[in-house]
Amino acid sequence: MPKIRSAKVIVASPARNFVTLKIETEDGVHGVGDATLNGRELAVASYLGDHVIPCLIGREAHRIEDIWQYLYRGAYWRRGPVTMSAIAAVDMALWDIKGKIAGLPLYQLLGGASRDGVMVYCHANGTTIEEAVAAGRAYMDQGYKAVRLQAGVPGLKSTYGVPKGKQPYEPADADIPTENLWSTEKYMRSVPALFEAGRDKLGWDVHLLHDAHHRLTPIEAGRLGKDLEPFRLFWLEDPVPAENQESFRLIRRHTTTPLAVGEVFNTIWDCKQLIEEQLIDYIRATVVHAGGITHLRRIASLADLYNVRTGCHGATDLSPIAMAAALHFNLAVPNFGIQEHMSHAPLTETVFPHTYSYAGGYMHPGDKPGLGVDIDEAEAAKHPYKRAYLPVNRLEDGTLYNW
Ligand code: GCO
Ligand code: MG
Repeated sequence: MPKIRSAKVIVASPARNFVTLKIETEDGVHGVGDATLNGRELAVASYLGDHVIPCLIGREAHRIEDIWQYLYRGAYWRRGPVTMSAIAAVDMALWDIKGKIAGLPLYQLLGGASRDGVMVYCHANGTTIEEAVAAGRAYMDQGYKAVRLQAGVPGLKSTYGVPKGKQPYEPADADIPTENLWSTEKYMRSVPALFEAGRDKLGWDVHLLHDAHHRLTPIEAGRLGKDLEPFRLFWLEDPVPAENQESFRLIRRHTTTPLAVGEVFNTIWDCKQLIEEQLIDYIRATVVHAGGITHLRRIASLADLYNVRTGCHGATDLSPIAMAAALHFNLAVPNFGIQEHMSHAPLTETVFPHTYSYAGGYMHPGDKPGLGVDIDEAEAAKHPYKRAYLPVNRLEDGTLYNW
């Protein structure tokens, strides 16, 4: 059985910051894992470098479950985004190694393909409704079957999901967090008009999605969901912060708009009540922030019992390694729903060469053994880490609010 010989953390900023773990066995097989936690990158790098790597050396690389339990239970301090992203990176790298040794793409080790391709949704953004809808049309012309619509809110200078200039949307944009202003009243008025125009111009043969980014109260979310019912959304994402899972009961009482939650979740415990009480329709936990393939499979199995489908987070702050891992998982998991897809910058693609591909609304992980993705260390070294924070939000009276 191959033993782990070495492991190292690579922090680099090819277009944005990424944290990568690279594990190598005594036989010289290596695997890679994504450990990026947007705006808190170095905390995970230190967790891995100072506390995890010393415990990995000499362990059998094939014992993925045992190593997962060792890092989760063995640390005494459980859960949390830093811990779970670090465990996830180890888990991804070990699955990558196992696949390479087996000579099989990861999805084959997970039970094989349950579908031909992974349906993805893209981001159509615009400062106005017209711009957002036109962006949606352009994506549909590229074959996308599902489009997330986000538009600027009249009266607010900036809005989640809408780029500031001509550059692609990237929220982690400042050395110290940018401060944005938020008004729920203005936002609530603008969203139904966006989807009315969306259905009018894009038709009914496309799935439309929207992200409220944790900014509503439960009763506001109920009202927005109700207002959007005529436009038959695929999902309304993160209507409220989900620390209080019970609050979704109130939303459910008022609307049949499907709900998607969980991109900030770290473990099965964060989703347990939402899934068991069927308070959501899609679970957005991801391979990088929710403990890797090993733990995400457990979450998906629980969800399957309650007709909840997967809808993994896939913003550009998840590296191509996480994207590759998600695509293998999505191809195999029985209760797959949809996968988020935001194209990475060309520079990111250069540093992380990969076999996954997009065609006609679907993605496929490719058939190279393991994850089918790697890091070009020499290229990565040319782009040093640069501190970057996500913005914070304040209400118009100055009160700090959810971003
Ligand atoms: C999404 C997310 C992202 C997050 C980002 C934070 O649905 O894609 O909400 O846009 O804001 O991943 O790091
Ligand atoms: Mg989101």
